[in-house]
Amino acid sequence: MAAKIPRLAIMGHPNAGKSSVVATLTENDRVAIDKRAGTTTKSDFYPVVIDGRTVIEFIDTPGFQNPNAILEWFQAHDDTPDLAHAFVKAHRDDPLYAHDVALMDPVAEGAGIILVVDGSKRIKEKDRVEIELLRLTARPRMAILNNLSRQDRYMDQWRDALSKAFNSVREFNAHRATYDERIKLLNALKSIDQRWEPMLEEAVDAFAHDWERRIDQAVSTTLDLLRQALSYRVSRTVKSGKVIFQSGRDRVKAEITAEFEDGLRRMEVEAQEQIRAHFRHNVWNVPPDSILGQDLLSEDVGQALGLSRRQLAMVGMAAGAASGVTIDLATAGHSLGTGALLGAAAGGFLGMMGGKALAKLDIERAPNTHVYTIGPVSNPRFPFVLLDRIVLYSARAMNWAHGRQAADEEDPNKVPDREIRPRGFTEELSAQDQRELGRFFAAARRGKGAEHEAACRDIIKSILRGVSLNEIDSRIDL
Ligand SMILES: Nc1nc2c(ncn2[C@@H]2O[C@H](COP(=O)(O)OP(=O)(O)O)[C@@H](O)[C@H]2O)c(=O)[nH]1
Ligand SMILES: [Mg+2]
Repeated sequence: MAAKIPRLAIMGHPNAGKSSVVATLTENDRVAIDKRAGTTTKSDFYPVVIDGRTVIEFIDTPGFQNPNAILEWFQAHDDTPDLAHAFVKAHRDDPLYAHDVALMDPVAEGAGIILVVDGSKRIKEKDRVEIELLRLTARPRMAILNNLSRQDRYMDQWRDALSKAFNSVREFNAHRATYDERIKLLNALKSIDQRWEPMLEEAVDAFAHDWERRIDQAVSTTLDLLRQALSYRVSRTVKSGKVIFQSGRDRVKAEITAEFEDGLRRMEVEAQEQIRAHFRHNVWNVPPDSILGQDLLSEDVGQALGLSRRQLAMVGMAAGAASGVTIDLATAGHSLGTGALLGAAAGGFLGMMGGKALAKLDIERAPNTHVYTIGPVSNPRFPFVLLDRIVLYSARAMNWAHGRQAADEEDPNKVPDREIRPRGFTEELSAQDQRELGRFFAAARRGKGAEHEAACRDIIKSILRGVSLNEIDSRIDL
């Protein structure tokens, strides 16, 4: 009775973390996770659909209520070949067993079992009853140690008790699991039932392919953001009469600078929204104390991210050698006309990063009107900071387990966050890669964002790959 696709019933105590495990494995942050125990009485089905095809299905069950009754029946009928099926058949219409029937039904229908236990708690008699009755079903079964509070004193005992009754025992933390750990768990499922091997192989391939595609999408979003932000300009035409006095000129400058800065902030937010969608987050958002919660253009962000002063100087020299800087100035002068130089001298103090103006302000004077233009960004630090921020955002989105959705961050038992290392990703790149990025940024400023794009794409892609395949990088906690 091998099912067409692997189906797995997630079983265990109420509040063991079953729904959280399902949410993380299926990357579905809409799975109902509730602090109140035993609120659900029926099973929920969560098929994983990739490219329109269901590759695996998880069944979130309501959890055991009275496992003794089931175990007693199983023990009294131990010569029956398929106990789960026989039990459901015998009690289908008995209201006294309604809950047990609902619980065992998916197993009776052929599903494999994933038992979720909270490995931070002491093993109780009830746990042993559950373990034994699941063993008696003789179904392919895996046990997951989901440690809810980092208390690992009991983990070895759990491992002992579970390994006697389950084909596979694994640690899997529903709040911390990364892409890599999800794939490892799926791979381990292969060993619990050989018949599933080809289908699970396909499911794992589909997952991996889908993940790769999402990384590509995130890289595209990142490149678009950089191109858009670096070629961005804001212009305003004002009547000459309004800017006769210094106060009038200052007002126009302040307004246009604010508009320019807000434009950059908005682009970042839009890119973040896209990345959030690429990685299927509906609930997760950046905690307010993260560096991502601070203003993009703030001094703190400018200092924490981007390149060091020395690295920046090296990149600047390389970009200059590649004639990026000279062309920048030449085209700016040409397109903005004769007023450009005057304007540059007059403005540029609004909007700073790392002690340097964000962009130049130019004023083109005609007899009746003046055209104020700010942009494109000329600050050499800014593009590296912007890139670091969006990579950081992606890293968090990629590594935020969907089961953590409704986690109460005030929970005293919550998994403690690790120490923050306030450094950027671009700072750790090779000097050659940094120069490559610098060239792309210089081209993007001239509106030629297609130049050097291929190399840049590779660099960003390898950063994101690294972030999702290694241990969670401490920088994602920034
Ligand atoms: N800290 C922490 N809390 C968890 C973890 N898994 C689940 N929880 C919390 O435990 C509670 C019960 O989780 P839930 O998935 O609804 O358990 P279920 O009743 O077995 O489906 C919820 O408040 C979860 O946020 C975990 O890995 N770490
Ligand atoms: Mg639940």
